Amino acid sequence: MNRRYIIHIDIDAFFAAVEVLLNPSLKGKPVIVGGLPHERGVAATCSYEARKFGVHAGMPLRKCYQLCPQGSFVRGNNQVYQAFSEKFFRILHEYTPDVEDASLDEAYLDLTRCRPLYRSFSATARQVKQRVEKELGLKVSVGVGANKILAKLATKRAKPGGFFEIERGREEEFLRDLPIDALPGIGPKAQVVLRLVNIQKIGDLWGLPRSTLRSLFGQGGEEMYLQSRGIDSRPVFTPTVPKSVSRETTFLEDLWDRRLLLAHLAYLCDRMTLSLRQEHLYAHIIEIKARYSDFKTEVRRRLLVMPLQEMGKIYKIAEELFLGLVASSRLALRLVGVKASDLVRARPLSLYEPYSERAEKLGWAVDKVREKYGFGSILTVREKMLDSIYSFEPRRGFVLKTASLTK
Ligand code: DCP
Ligand code: CA
Repeated sequence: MNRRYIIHIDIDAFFAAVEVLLNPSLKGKPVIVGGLPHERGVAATCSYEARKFGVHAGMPLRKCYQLCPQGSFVRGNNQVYQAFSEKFFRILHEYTPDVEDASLDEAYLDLTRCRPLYRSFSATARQVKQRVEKELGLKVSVGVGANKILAKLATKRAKPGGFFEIERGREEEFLRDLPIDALPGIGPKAQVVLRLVNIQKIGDLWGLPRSTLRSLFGQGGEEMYLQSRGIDSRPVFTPTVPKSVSRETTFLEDLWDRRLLLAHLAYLCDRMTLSLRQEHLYAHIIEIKARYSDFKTEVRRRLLVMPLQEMGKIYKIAEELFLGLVASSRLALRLVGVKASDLVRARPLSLYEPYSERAEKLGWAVDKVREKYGFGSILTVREKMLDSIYSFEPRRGFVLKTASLTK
């Protein structure tokens, strides 16, 4: 296999850095994000200034306060971090389609396939760093190597704010003196065992035969053998976005009553938007489908500039399309369906733009209740009209004719 060119990029002190950006008076100060000093809970993260006091992510807030009473404590706002994260990934996707989101503020990019686009990968990697820092206003650390593990270790070396590339052929030199706990495959227990036999650095591991590592740690030992040599064949994992999400149903008998038709449509929109939420998808196209008693099928679609996920808004569009479509027909219907397509994974939200979270929060709240009490535990009045036609199971909702729908 050809040598790959992998970039690992990670925002420094992410939540804390965002807080400083939003409130410049915090600049240069120890900032602790996650709650106020006497609240229960732990720090989500803290600025590098706070780290000097021994504060770290996961530490109880009270303890943070004991170590760093002069720190600025903020509760934080996940929606804002999410928006920054989305902008971060939008920029990265401009450089290659091969982007893996390792977490909100951490990504792997594989430039290998984009060889013809870039004269120098190294220059491109530096450019990615500059662009992100300029457009987000946050510092990032960037590491480059021939695979994911090397790139991530390079980032560790680069932190905070730096750039480090492990050049071809210099992997051994880079790895040799790193402490063994730098490798993800060496947990605390393995560290104890290895230290007993006086193995402190990654280079020390090279002396141990593969079979010895295997007999000491089983499959984990195999992993250690490879990791310590900087071998890692994992691909940069790019989750694919489905082409569309849809729900449709044939009626038990052909249906003419507009109100009942809309009740079906509402229920189908409800099921469909549940999938959109579960998959973090937003749709640029909403389409409805109607099949008449003579089997003629028609669709109507609407293109949206701002993609949608919300049940309320999507249903309104579906209703308009549907009423427009059936207005011209006197036939009864045998099927109705709704489809969301041209899907994207990022929430359509530009930074700093006032954004109401109400609808989104409502969706999540509904999901929570349904998780506990079943899909049928929350339905709109319109959907409830289906009571007169279908049997109802609190867990599954209405048992429509199309089996796939109620699963
Ligand atoms: N995070 C969290 N709880 C944790 C760890 C992290 O809520 N136990 C959040 C807050 C972090 C963000 O995730 O800002 C990213 O996590 P990182 O591990 O990348 O840590 P930071 O970005 O804060 O610091 P750095 O990467 O510079 O070490
Ligand atoms: Ca980070």
